[in-house]
Amino acid sequence: MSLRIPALLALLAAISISAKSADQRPNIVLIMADDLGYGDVGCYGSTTSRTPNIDKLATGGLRLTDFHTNGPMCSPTRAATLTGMYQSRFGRRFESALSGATKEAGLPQKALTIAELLGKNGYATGMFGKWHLGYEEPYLPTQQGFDEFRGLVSGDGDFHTRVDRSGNADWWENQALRAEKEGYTTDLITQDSIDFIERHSEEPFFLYVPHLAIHFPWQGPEDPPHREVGANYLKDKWGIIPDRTNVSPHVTAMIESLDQSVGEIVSALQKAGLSENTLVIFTSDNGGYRDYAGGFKNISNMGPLRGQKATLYEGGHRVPAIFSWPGKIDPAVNNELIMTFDLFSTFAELAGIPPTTTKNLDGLNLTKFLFSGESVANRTIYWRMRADKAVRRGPWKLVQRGRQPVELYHLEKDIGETTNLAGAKPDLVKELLEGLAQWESEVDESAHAFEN
Ligand SMILES: [Ca+2]
Repeated sequence: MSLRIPALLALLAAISISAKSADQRPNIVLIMADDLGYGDVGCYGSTTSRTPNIDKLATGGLRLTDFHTNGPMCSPTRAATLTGMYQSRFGRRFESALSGATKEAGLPQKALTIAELLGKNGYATGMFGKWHLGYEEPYLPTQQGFDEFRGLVSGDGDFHTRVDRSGNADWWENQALRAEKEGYTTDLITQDSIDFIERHSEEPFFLYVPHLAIHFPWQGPEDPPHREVGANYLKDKWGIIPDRTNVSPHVTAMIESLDQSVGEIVSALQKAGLSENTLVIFTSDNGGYRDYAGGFKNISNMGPLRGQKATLYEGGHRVPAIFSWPGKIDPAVNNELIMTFDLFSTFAELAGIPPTTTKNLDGLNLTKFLFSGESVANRTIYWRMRADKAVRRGPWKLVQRGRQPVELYHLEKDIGETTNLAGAKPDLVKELLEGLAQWESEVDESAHAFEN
């Protein structure tokens, strides 16, 4: 008997050491395209772009048809995704794109990002791609929780020369400029992502891949470079487009290159033996452009949706979203209302972080929806960009564009937002507007806490 207890203790100690040395918590890979419209990939109806890798991810995973970005532009969605909160809580400047003219601005350091939270809880964190939440210190990705960063900090860069629209070199390695880098931006982001996966295959990691594609400059891999350091491209920021009325060939080349990137990242996970312990998400940061100032046409495809990037119609914020985890997420197509700010609490739960940490966030934890098929709780969602506002509750969508008359649509019957039912549903309009006013008052109040 006296011999058995030490033997048992030794066994328990061995188990404890083995559990410590092999952290089995899942890896998380978030691939976020830029300005990719709802109908820009094959599995969402595109007939112009060939996207076999993204389509395969969808076939083997969960494809969402009612997934929305929290903003209709880059910076707002990125702020909400990384914090799990409405971007309006950081002030109105986060409701549209941050500009290089206000370099002192950035996601407040007081904000807790998912990279900081996962990093503190033992995850390796890497980000490769576009930041757009601050242009300089102390607002760089490595100062917001990412162990490693390679990419650009501004809203757009030439895909061959990596020069931003103000004529500045914009390619970074952590907190240092690395302007001499050669290659096509989409490929560089892919290579750095694969390298990160290979180096961290023995520990849980969070890999954030915010691709620059398909944001302008509209340049496929074979298109020429456009920008040089020192020139201002604010009035000439789109790339070299011989036929402005048909931007599609350039964008198609960008989408197909993006698809190849997704294929290579998934393949790197397979080679590292990580597929069955990794959640991979593919989505976009906002809708695409159909048309753009200067006569640019036939750019992106929003399928049946009205509006485009920078509007609060569905084309501005309903985007492709695929959740893949072989053996854990059943293949399906699902129409639950899901938001980008739900990712924060979901990732925290996967990392075993107590729910008390995320209970006051705006986003929901999706794990029961993803893994047990439970419905997401009913809720009301709000958007605001400058003077435009929108509210979503169930099938109903209210849109208020500045001082124009309020609009109300039934999305299940009218996904194209063609028939305004505001006149027929005055009580519902009143209720949604009251909710909106209350939400605005609440987020504006909480924004004071983040003022620098
Ligand atoms: Ca964008």
